[in-house]
Amino acid sequence: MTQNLLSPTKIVGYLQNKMIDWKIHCLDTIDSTNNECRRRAAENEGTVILSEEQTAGRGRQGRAWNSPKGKGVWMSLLLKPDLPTETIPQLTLVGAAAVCKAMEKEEGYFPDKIKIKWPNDIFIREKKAGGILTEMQISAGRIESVIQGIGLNVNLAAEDFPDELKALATSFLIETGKVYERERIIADILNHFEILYEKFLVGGELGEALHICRQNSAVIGRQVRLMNNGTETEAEVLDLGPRGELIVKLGNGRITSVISGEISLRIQS
Ligand code: BT5
Repeated sequence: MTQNLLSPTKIVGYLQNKMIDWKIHCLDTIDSTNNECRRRAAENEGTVILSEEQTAGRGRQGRAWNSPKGKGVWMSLLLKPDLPTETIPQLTLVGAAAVCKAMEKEEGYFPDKIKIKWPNDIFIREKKAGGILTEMQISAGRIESVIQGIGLNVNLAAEDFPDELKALATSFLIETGKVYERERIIADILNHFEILYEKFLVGGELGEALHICRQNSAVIGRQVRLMNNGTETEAEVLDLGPRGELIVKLGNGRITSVISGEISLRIQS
């Protein structure tokens, strides 16, 4: 028996804009919503796959994503942007900005506490409450589709996390004591996403999304450790650049920028 199953009708009822023709599919179980979206990549832009649980949810570089049943938002968006491939990682920031905007107006939430740990983590009070996984399919040098997976620990309780995640992960429920209506969060993310996405498509610039990412940054002004292929470098994060790159000051005083790609980042202090 599953309770409080996601209702596509409710989600549609909360949608506000008509910029993207969102087609909402709510599944009970699936390996990964990103995989399912990929299997449906021939469909039009706007297919949204949600699942109550994922049996093989994925993070970046093959890492596992814990996706217990009925409590989270495990969602993937099918996009068909007419953009150069090298700009696609910036869509992760568009998604992260949409999540922050969506949560701003949630009652009982602390809008000043939801942070983006560059490039793809949603953080609350130094713990991970969500993550974004943007993947693309290319054919003959052109983008066929982009799939953006968004995972949010909405109503998970402490016991829903495996032991190895307990110290690192959190949920909206744990942080606020409030149970959230997942349908409203999902619709609000889509409402904000399409506005920020359309602006990015038209102007080719992150614009408003970048502003939101800066405002909600968990890393600007902080000492971090950058990890790339086994090498570690300490740096101070100064800002985000116009393409969402991280602008850092290295120990020797040199200022440089870092694009997401293979880099992992750990906050030091
Ligand atoms: C991410 O990867 O943060 C991207 C997560 C994307 C998940 C969504 S859910 C819908 C869609 N379908 C999918 O299959 N995936 C997407 P990364 O930065 O690589 O972080 C992965 C790491 O986060 C893992 O190695 C764990 O340490 C940690 N982790 C796993 N599950 C977690 C959870 N539920 N909450 C917080 N941390 C978690």
